[in-house]
Amino acid sequence: MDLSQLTGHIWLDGEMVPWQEAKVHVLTHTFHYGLGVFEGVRAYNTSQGAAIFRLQEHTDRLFRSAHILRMEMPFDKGTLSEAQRQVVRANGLDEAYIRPMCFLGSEGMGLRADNLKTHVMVAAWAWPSYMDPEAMNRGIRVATSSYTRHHVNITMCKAKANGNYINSILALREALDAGFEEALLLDNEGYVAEGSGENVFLVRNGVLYTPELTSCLEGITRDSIIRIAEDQGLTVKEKRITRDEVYVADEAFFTGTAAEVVPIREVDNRTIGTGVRGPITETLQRIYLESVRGAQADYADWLAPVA
Ligand code: PPE
Repeated sequence: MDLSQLTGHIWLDGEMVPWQEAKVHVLTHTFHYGLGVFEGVRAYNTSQGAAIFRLQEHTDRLFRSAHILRMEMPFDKGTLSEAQRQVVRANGLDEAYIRPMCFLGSEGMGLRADNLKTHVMVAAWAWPSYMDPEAMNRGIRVATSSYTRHHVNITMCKAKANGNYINSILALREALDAGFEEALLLDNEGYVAEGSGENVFLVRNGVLYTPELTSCLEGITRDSIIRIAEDQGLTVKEKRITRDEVYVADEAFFTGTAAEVVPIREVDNRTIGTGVRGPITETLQRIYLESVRGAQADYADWLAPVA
């Protein structure tokens, strides 16, 4: 699928533009240097029609990312939240992946350019979980990456910045080429950080563990899973995790907007637990997938209807 050939509308700098006309010039600054910020958001079909999952939190993170990179935002949060609703509505989608991005334009070139403007786009299209549907049940095979996750003082990992994804793509391609389904990245001290586009969780003796946020993205799915787990009476500990702690976990899973909740059944050719989706993973995954579609009353405030 060539995304540029789809039809519909994309929100660009405050206007709805026909899909195939939402273009930028080749001298766009972000295209050259990767300094931009984006979000990955999902809308789900609920009994009230399409609703965006944790819209406010995604919009807040986009603004935090821009603040970290000192990108001046030309729109306020309300406008950007509304733009996300609008693209889902305008494209007649009941379920969608929404991609807001802020980029620097072609007003200047070079690292010293000081006259750059922040431009903002929001697109939405149908994008099912990129893990094969079977993987959601049986789990995936993962390899520890030879690429290190960002050092905290290099590219600022609290920002969901375009350029950070070179690291993710290098790691993911290496894992896929070696016949695995996802990469697990370690931080520069050798502790577990995250997947190429997911946070990671372990279960051991009934306790849920996830790395501290030092070198991984402050995931919104991660936050949702922590809340669901605690509401289920589980203890959740954020701590440094070693590679071999993953090998001896009873269960492990990844979380992310695009990936949702994906069980991990093997890491570096070691079986995790019994080698199938574990019972705690199954419960959290089920409650998450019910919440996003409005079937869990306790989490109804996580959904923003687009209508
Ligand atoms: N870590 C990374 C590096 C990451 O990219 C994501 C999301 C997460 C953790 C989980 O964050 P959250 O979605 O808020 O729970 N990755 C986005 C981009 C994926 C892509 O293929 O593009 C996403 O899931 O939308």
